[in-house]
Amino acid sequence: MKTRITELLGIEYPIIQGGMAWVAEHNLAAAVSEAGGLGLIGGANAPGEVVREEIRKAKELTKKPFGVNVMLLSPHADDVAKVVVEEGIKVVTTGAGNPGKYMDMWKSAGIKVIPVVASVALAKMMERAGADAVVAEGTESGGHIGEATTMTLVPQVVDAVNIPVIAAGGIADGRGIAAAFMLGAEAVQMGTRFVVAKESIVHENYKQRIIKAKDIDSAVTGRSHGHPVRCLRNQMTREYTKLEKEGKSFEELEYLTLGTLRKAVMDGDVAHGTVMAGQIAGMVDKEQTCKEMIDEMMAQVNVLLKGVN
Ligand code: TUI
Repeated sequence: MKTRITELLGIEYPIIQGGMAWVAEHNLAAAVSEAGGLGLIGGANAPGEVVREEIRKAKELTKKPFGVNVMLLSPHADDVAKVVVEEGIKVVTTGAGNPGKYMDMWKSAGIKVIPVVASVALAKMMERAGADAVVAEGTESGGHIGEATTMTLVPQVVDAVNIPVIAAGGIADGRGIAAAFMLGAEAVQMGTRFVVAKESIVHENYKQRIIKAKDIDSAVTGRSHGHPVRCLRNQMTREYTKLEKEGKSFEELEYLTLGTLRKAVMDGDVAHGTVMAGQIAGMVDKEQTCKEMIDEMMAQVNVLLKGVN
């Protein structure tokens, strides 16, 4: 299946794995790339040297292209931005901000730059700044989110820019991919389904929370402070929401979330940790290899899009 994105990135299938904090490490990224998609290493809040190590380990596992996501709220974003250049990374996605200040450095290194956007305004700004594509990420996604849904955001971004658009948020099977194509997207980015992949190093408790989740099991914390984060409901979200309603400041609430993603992903504490996941978690019901997931989804897409062009 050829689109401007598969051509741009040199990949077989129009499927990109989200650059999820703590989750998107070298094993997962390499497995997705080996299966014909584009794997990403999530820089998240990690120091540059930790990301460099992850990149080097992924290179040992696959000769296929993979990328790095630079999380722009990270205190180490400047260092990670340099490390991707030094390590010869070919594709960079960015999240949670405007990557404008790194554009020149990355473009002159020949890197394909794909900012994740949650609005038409940022998509247009990124196109003007030289982005090669954008990921239009709807509020159905897990983690740090914007307000617009995938259904409304993707066609509006497609209409507003000439560069190819990748849809994200609420996509976890062939139907979602086919729907994204109908909206004008030329690839999809998926996170939640890959969290439960066999190759994912995420704690089994975290995987089981996603596998057992129902349609309305996620909640959004932090809206009142301008950092909305979608995760599965648990003791932590209930406490956070209660304190948020009482008008507690960002600083007062921060202690509840600091380090809590790590607690859930690595230690398996899914009661007090942050179990980031998208709204589609309710549909993700089995652990498979990345290859099984991608092959299954592409078979569905081929049936659904037969005769559509
Ligand atoms: O970045 C993500 N998802 C993430 S980052 C993350 S780590 C984190 N944890 C706790 C709090 C904050 C971050 C977990 N999940 N997705 C891409 C994304 N980018 N979603 C929304 C945005 C976005 C939002 C506003 C991008 C730009 C923006 O405004 C840019 C500007 O400055 O105009």
